[in-house]
Amino acid sequence: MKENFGLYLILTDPVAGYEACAEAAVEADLRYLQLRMKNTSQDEIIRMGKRIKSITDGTRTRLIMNDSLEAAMACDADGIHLGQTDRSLNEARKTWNTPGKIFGLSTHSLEQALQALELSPDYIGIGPVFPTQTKMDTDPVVGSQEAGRIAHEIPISSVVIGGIHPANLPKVFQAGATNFCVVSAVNQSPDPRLAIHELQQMWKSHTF
Ligand code: TZP
Ligand code: MG
Repeated sequence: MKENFGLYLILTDPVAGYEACAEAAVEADLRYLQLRMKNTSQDEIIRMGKRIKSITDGTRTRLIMNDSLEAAMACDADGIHLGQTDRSLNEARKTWNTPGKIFGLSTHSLEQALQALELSPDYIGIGPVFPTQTKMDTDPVVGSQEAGRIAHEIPISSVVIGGIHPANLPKVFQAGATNFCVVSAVNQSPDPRLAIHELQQMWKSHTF
């Protein structure tokens, strides 16, 4: 089934702090919250993951850990998001053999998205949609038209990602995508509640 939930929030160095952002995500009833800490020790990632998990526990907000399966398992997160160059999804599923865990995979083209289907991820990421300052080693920009087309064509849930802000979000919706990830649009805001609200209101007015 293809989910339609709007904002999937990724946390990387939020100016308002990780916990404040996680609380704001729960308050906004977001379905996905990803912890993506870079240049941080595994111990610190696990510590923060556990703190955020205690905020999301008992809510509809699911905590996804970026990249590290060990961290995801140690925090008893709800899932893991893997990139094309991380360990294979099949191997991750074998290692983390707990029912109900969510496995997401990044893709950067229609071809990769179609290939990803063979691995049966729970959802795929598609991007970068627009140029982004957040991730330096990105694949070439996919563009909103193509990203929307991929999201529309594939039969599983997806999120488009990369350079998305309130000003260009309508383009993403017009192209056929419904779910989107952001980092800077929320993490760089001193008021994450407001930033989340603005983005999620745009999705709601587009969808309902
Ligand atoms: N993967 C592809 S683009 C990107 C990631 C993690 C960064 C997205 O960040 P922003 O600030 O929303 O452009
Ligand atoms: Mg990764």
